[in-house]
Amino acid sequence: MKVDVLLGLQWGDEGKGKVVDVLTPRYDVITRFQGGPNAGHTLEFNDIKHVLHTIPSGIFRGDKINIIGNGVVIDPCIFKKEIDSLKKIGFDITGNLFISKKAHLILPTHRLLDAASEAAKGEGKIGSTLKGIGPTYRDKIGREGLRVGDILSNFKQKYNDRVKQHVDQLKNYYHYDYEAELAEYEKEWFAGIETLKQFQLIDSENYINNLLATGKTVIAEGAQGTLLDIDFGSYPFVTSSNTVCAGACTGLGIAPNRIGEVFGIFKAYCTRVGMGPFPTELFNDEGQKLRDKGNEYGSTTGRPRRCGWLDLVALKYAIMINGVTELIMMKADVLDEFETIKICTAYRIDGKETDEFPYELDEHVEPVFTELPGWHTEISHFTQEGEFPEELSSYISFIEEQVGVPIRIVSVGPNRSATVIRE
Ligand code: 2SA
Ligand code: MG
Repeated sequence: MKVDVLLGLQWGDEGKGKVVDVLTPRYDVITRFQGGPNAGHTLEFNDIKHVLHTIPSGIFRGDKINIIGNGVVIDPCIFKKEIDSLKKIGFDITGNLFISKKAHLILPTHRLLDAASEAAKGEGKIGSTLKGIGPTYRDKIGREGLRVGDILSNFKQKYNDRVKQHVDQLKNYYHYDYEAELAEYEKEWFAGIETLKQFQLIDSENYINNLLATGKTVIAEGAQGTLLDIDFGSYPFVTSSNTVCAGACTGLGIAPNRIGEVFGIFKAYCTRVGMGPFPTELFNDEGQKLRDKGNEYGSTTGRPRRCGWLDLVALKYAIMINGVTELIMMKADVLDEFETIKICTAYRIDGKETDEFPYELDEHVEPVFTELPGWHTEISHFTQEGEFPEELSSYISFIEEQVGVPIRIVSVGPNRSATVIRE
């Protein structure tokens, strides 16, 4: 069997949670392979919205196996909160959640270092989610991280050794007032370590490959988006993991020839949180209209998202890097009331037009737009493609022609049922 991968093709928040929710019934195993609590996947269960940060999205379906892979970074504190809030609504998931012993731990000091480093950058800050993601991956790559497997023996010693150096940086380099915060955070954090110990901590690469060998179907659920990838995103305004398809191989321990379908999710327009370039960003009423209608506020931090038109140069690049086989377009209904809709089909850089994604998306990059008519129709109740207004069908075909990959699913509203599958 192969592993299907589901990825965001923009700057995150494409609506991956809803799609996994729609797709999970087809799979036996749901996995996360990168990122950590900087993700917030919103799922609906019994008409109530739940935001998952670390736990894979298959958790509300009792018969699924959920795996947190080695590429993920885990904050025990946030993990415990997720577990506790699931318990509160009657979900004890101890039996169907498996965690890689090779996943790295976000230490309390990683979170403080994230805050200290952002504060020190001032205007040039990344706008991180302040969850300690960057410092944790830095320790991983620097071969100094602590892994989930470490909690099983002599952990306090390893922890103290590691934290000593972090405290030194906080105190002497950043002059950051850390003591009170650290003491409080550590208490919760060690309680989280105890919660982690109740789960099945495994060599997940062996486990997943065995499941594949026995014919189980597996989906890998990406977090953030391609344009936030550490290698291919708008560096340095990116997250610290490989959000692209290849990340599923390294973050789960599956071979490249094990990758099956690659589902690429994008919104019918674009959003971004945090700092960094965004060529099609709108600063006018249209941008505000997208934000209001699309409820574009971060699920992890509550920050208002920057909004703009769909960018096909960036989308094509994301499709290429990921080897996307099927596209999924989200939030088409947010465009319901627009007179005309713009799509960026090229960039003009120093007077020259190109449809190639450049090394740097700086102020020299000017979007070239094509304008298409809007549909002025409420589409959220449609269940079949045949009901779509002509202008929406044209919008879809225009994108497909430009990028060369079919759009298989169109989401027309926030509810699980507002999902149109195209044949
Ligand atoms: P960090 O905290 O070090 O990863 O921040 C670095 C940059 O990455 C951005 N970032 C995000 N942008 C959008 N969505 C994010 N998470 C989604 C959510 C979930 C998802 O809803 O919260 O799409 O998987 C996310 N995580 C990180 C951040 O704004 C910085 O620009
Ligand atoms: Mg989100």
